[in-house]
Order: sequence, then C-alpha cells, then structure tokens
Amino acid sequence: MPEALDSPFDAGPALARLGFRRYAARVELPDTVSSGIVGRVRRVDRGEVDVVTADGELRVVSDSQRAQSAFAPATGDWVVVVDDLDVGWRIETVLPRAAALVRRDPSEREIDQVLVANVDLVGVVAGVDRPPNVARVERFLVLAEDSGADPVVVLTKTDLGLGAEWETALEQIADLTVLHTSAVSGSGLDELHRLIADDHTLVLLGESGAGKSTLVNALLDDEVQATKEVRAGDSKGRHTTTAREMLTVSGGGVLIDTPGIRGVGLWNAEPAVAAVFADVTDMADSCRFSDCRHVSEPDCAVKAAVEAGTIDARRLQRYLRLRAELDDQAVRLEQQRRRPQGRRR
Ligand SMILES: Nc1nc2c(ncn2[C@@H]2O[C@H](COP(=O)(O)OP(=O)(O)OP(=O)(O)O)[C@@H](O)[C@H]2O)c(=O)[nH]1
Ligand SMILES: [Mg+2]
Ligand SMILES: [Zn+2]
Repeated sequence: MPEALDSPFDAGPALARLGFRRYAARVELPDTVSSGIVGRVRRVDRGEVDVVTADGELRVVSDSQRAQSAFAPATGDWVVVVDDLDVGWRIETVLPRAAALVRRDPSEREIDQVLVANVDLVGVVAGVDRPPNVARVERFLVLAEDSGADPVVVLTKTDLGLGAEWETALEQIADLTVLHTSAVSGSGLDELHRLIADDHTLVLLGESGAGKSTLVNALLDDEVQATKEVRAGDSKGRHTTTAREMLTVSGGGVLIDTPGIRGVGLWNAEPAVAAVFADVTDMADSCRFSDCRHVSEPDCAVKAAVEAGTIDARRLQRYLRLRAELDDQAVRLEQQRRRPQGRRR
C-alpha cells in the first residue's frame, strides 16, 4: 500500500520524469494545498484537459470561468486536481508558473494568451528547405527571452544540404546556440537528447512544415505525432499539428509539439527585445542622447556602428521595427485602460 503523503507535492520518480523536481526548484509552491493529486497538463481541448499524474492520465474538466481568467490551464502547467462529487476530476489549482510563453490574444483584446508553461528551453525550429528568415527567428527569440526559458535555434532537414545559408544569416545574432538536425540522417539528435536530459522541458516553435513533429517522432523513436509533406512549389506546410501537446522522452526529457505559427504578437516585451538585440542596446549607451532613437540624432553611436559595419543595417531596421510595434502596443493598451469600465470583458 502506498504511504500516506503529507502533501501532494511529495513527488516520486514518476513526476520527476515529467520535470517536477526541476520545476519545483524554480518556484515557491503554495502551502495551502493539502489534498488532491499533482499532475502536468499534456493537452488542453476547450473545456477538457488531459493531465498526466504519477498514476496515469486523467481527463479533467476545467470550469469555463477559470478558462477565461489569466489562469486558464495551458500545456505544460503543473496543476492540482481533485475528485469532485458533481463533475468528476477537476482542476483545483494551477500552480505558479516558472516560465510562460505569452502572446497577444489574436482577438485583439489585450489579454495574455499563455501558449505553453514551465518550459526550460524554447526550440526555434526552422527548415533549411526554406530561405532564411532572421526577423522571424529574432521574434521567437524575444518570446523565449520574455518567457524566462533559454532559447536554442534548431535547424531541420540538413540532409538536404542547404544549412550554410541559414548559418551565415544567423551569425548576426551573438551567443546563439544553433543545432543542425536531420530526422532523415539522424544527425544532431544526440545533441538534442543531451540538451533535454535530466528532465528538461523543450517546446518546439516554428512555422508549419518546419519539421517539428517529425523531430519529435525522431526523438521519441516512435510515430506518435502526425506529419505531412510540405507543398511542392514553395515548401509551405499544411498545419498538420492542431494542438499543443506534451510528450515524454523515454531516455529523459519532455517535449512540447505545437501547431505551426509564423509569428507572434509581442507586447510588454521591451527588456526581452533589448536582450535579444544586446549588440544594438549596448552600443546605444554611447549615443549622445539617452533617448536616442538611432534615426537622425547627432552623435548616434548606433548609426556610427552601422556605418563602420559592426552592426548590420538590416538588423538595426528589424530592431527599430520591433520597438515601434511595442510602443504602438503600449499606446493601445493605455487607451483601452482609459475606456470606461464595463466595456472591457
Ligand atoms: N528531408 C527531410 N525532410 C524532413 C525532415 N524533417 C521533416 N521533414 C519533412 O517536412 C515535412 C513537414 O514536417 P512536419 O513534421 O509535419 O512539420 P511540422 O513543423 O510539424 O508542421 P505543422 O504541424 O503543420 O506545424 C514532412 O514531409 C517531413 O517529412 C528532415 O529532417 N529531412
Ligand atoms: Mg506538426
Ligand atoms: Zn543612437
């Protein structure tokens, strides 16, 4: 008979394999929870949530009120579930998040949409069968930086022999870890296994057809996730994966596969943008004006660095574009705050 547990957080090896120990070291767990079962959200499907616990998986209801709030459970969340007499298994608590990938709600309401929670690593996935898109990588890097997880760029399909162009394009971004992988030849898979060993959680983000699910299957050594060939003409994907889904690697580590996205709206991410563009922001310290916009101001160290060739002109443009987008968001947010209450839902 299993020992009576003092607290639902006295987790054994089964939860450790799902990443619980690594997670618990990063947050302060509430001391008000005394009953229920700890589990991790594998998948969210409208009102229903699949939660993996030490004793297997539970289909759990998440009441709609909670689903509207900032604490709607997301894939990767740690939760406490209780057996409710009326509704069956129910999420009692969404535990504090150690990290969260947040995007602007697509419906334009200024509400956080948590894509995934409690990841240690964000894999920005790009297929080398498509032309390099540095702006997109930078945007995903901002999202990763903002989440509190460590980014890594995962180039896929390198068996096609087209990785060099990407490699060169990404050289502009300092201190970036770039992995070259191929699900066909198996190259780079060991490196990925090493990265997620010791129960790290890695989420894979990237556009449709980039090869995220194929990579997941290669790492699991099993055809768990459906995959589909890209369009012949332009290598575009077909949105094969439709939900964010967590999978456990038998050799260690947790993966989260996601539906293809081409980009994410960002807001409140100024520090993350500054970090991803540290080459630009470091240089900006030497501009004459502390609020220099690096456009036409005199004694602008950033413009000087562009002229000297230390900063790529297009990289500066991309930085300025992201900054403008964030400023624009901030203005809209402020306008929304000033609107009479009640008009906001
Ligand atoms: N040559 C080659 N093809 C690959 C590799 N990885 C994936 N592909 C192909 O790329 C296509 C798209 O792969 P998926 O894994 O479905 O892409 P995805 O990123 O999951 O796409 P969505 O689920 O739509 O977001 C499939 O035809 C794969 O066979 C690889 O390493 N080498
Ligand atoms: Mg997929
Ligand atoms: Zn300047």
